[in-house]
Amino acid sequence: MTTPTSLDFTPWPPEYAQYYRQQGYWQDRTLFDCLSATAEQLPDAIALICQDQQYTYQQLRHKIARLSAGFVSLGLKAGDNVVLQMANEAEFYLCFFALTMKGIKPVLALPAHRHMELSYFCQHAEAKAYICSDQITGFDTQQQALQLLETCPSLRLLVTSGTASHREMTPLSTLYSDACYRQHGQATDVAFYQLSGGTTGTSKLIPRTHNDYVYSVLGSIEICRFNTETNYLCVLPAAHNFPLSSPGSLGVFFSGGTVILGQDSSPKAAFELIERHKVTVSALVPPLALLWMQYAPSASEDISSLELVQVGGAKFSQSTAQQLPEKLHCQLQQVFGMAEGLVNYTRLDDPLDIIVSTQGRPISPDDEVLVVNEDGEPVPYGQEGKLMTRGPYTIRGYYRAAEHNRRSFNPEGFYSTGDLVKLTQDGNLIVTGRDKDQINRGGEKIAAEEVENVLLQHPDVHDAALIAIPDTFLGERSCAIVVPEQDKTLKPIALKQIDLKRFLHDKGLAEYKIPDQIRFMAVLPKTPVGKINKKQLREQFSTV
Ligand code: OOB
Repeated sequence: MTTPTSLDFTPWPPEYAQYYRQQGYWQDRTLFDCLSATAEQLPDAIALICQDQQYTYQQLRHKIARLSAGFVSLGLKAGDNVVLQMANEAEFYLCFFALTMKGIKPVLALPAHRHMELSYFCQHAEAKAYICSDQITGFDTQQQALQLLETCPSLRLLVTSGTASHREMTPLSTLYSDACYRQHGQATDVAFYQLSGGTTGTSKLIPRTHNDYVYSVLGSIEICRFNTETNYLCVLPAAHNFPLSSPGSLGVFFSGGTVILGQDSSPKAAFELIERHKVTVSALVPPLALLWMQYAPSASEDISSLELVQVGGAKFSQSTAQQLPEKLHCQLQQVFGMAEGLVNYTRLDDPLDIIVSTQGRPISPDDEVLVVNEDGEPVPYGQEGKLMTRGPYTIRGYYRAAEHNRRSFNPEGFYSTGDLVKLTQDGNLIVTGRDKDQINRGGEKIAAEEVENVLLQHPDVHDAALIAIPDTFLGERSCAIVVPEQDKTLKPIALKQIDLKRFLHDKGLAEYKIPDQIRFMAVLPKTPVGKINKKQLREQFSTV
């Protein structure tokens, strides 16, 4: 038996919940309530454009209500968890709202996830269904679905947004029934799970309630001035917290603008969409911003509608940030956020030097931000320290991760972000580094331990460490340092990079986690307490 869902997340203490409500942050409105409000006010406005499909708000809302009835008729019910893995297609939003309005909680897997990640999500969440796209390039999600069915006992249902090629699969298109607008659950409930970048062996599930998420979106709308005139181009994976909620597509849906969903983030494809749909704003990770900036001077497309480009997910170098406004002829906004909650923005009316040299400040006046030293004591302004935070949309605990929660949250409920920052006198944050064992590969997060654990499963690998190497394009790339086992004559077994990479791939690890480089060593350097000395490894291999 699973424990009741209400115990599956760490609630905010009652006095905080009361305060956040009093302040008007928590409005007891669900995600679907907010979409419905727009549909009532602007029924005929265009909500979503995706390839040759287009939905008005009324059509979108109606389609969601029809799909939600279909999910229920399949036997899914409030409190159930499912895994949702979609490409950038309209069905992502349809499923997202249809599930959450019925209290069915999707784990928002990314298109890049593969068997290793997906089977973990299914098992950990005891998912009842795997709902997938058939538009993920180079990945047969239906074959994947069958594999999951074998390894995850809780799975009962496999749904595809495409045409079913196996009898176990249910096509999403057959689920649209008579519209049912009735919602299940409350705004205080968990609506869905985001995924953490992870620092340990597996990525953690982040329970987000309607109340906290809606607030983060509404607060973001105000800061970023989204309105009915906003044409937002989403080219990052739609389920990621940044393009979903900062203010992202939800910000558009809650303010009456139009989401243009792109499948190809490369500058040419994106610029064509910008020109065709008069896109006003888009969200990018730094390497993508760089590509757009490189392409722009020679572009034949007209991108003059672009007013704002948001850059976040990884550190955007100041020198590149400086050039963005003139290269793309629009304003820059830096966004420093995390799926666990806290999101910081530079403000649209900040002076340019603040916009290019800081990662902004929190959404809410009640986002509590602490910058502390090793002993947990606050450091003075301008000094580097560890960022901890607590607030109306920052979780108080990961899903079913009691031990990890004890390390990630202090007794007062502050979340240890693992980021090293400086706080300026005017309240802006500058990200200076990281004290979590993670690689940020151009916005894609890789938990070193997860990759090391899979490497260690190879019979000829004795020890392994994954480190970040500076990279001019990605910011960081990953490098695995591997100690081979010895043969009978005590010589290290000759291992090939390509074979190890294939091994990781065959284990079902997402492609972006496969090390960019693999180097070999006879023994890994250790710290005085016997831990792998990654600092030394980084110094040694960064120059190679
Ligand atoms: C966003 O969310 P996640 O959960 O994929 O990653 C969070 C981590 C942060 O803890 C930080 O280490 C890094 O990504 N990060 C940045 C950054 N934005 C995120 N590091 C330096 N500069 C930045 N601007 O990545 C995310 C969620 C919502 C909005 C934007 C990004």
